[in-house]
Amino acid sequence: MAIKQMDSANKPISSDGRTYHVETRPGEVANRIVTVGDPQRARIMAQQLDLLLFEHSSHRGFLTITGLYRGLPLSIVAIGMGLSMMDFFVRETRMVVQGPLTIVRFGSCGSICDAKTGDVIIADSAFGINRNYDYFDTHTGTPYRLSSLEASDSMLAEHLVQQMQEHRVGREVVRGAVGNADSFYGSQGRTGDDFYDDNDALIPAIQEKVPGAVALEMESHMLFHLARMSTGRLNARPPSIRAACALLVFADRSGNAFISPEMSTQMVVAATKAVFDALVNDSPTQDGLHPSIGSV
Ligand code: R1P
Ligand code: URA
Repeated sequence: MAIKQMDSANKPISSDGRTYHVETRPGEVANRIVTVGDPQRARIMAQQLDLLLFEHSSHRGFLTITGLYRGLPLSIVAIGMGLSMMDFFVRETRMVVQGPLTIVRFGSCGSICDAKTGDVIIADSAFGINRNYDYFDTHTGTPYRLSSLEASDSMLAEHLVQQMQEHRVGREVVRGAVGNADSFYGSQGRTGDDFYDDNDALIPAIQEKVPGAVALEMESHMLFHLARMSTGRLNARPPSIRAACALLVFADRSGNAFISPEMSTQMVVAATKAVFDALVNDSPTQDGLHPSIGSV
């Protein structure tokens, strides 16, 4: 898309009404959203929509696909990786969709519990794992900081568990707290010789401080936090966003195994209807798609 004139430094919106990074505008995104990291995953999932209505790739790497599933509007948004991308997605989507938003993150993770590659994890809660930059100069405190737990929407999480079991996705469905790290390497306890990360003791420290910790990934805590904070500038309204998270185990950190590309694709295909069904069975019907959006 050619970059159109932006009309405000506070909330940049292009002259044709699109947000600056995600590049969607009112009427293009449904109130029920599945967000994934990998755009390829979004395209595989989109094949199981009943009708495609809209698709847009932004110049910053966000891909939005909107369609109908069981007669209801549903969007899939691929956001890439990490906290900032989740922040862009949630805030800019909130700007363009009216009414309640229900968001399921469907991602991958590394298991730090008994779950193996091919299992499914549903996040009851998430916590942040952040590199403590000052520690690397002062050696005071700890090299990584853990936040307190942020809950997922319990009803939506329950729907995800039920649908994963009904659709027989994975060998096991495990529930617990998910650690949302600010990197894939240092802050997830991956060790190596090139950088000073002081992270050999990180995973045991997480397991000790958060007894229900089951997995590590990179976006869920930001999603749950922003959902809880979607109460308006004065914190005076009930949250307008509900969120939950289902993760496929790609890395087994204790067994040191990583999923094959073939198995990860099979699992995405198998899990898609479970995620879609959890969303359409759960959320209140408030559908604000623009009537002018035709099928693509
Ligand atoms: C790292 O490989 C990426 O995979 C996980 C992490 O959260 C991070 O984004 O999730 P996705 O598979 O959804 O991208
Ligand atoms: N995604 C992550 O963030 N970590 C893993 O170990 C696997 C997937």
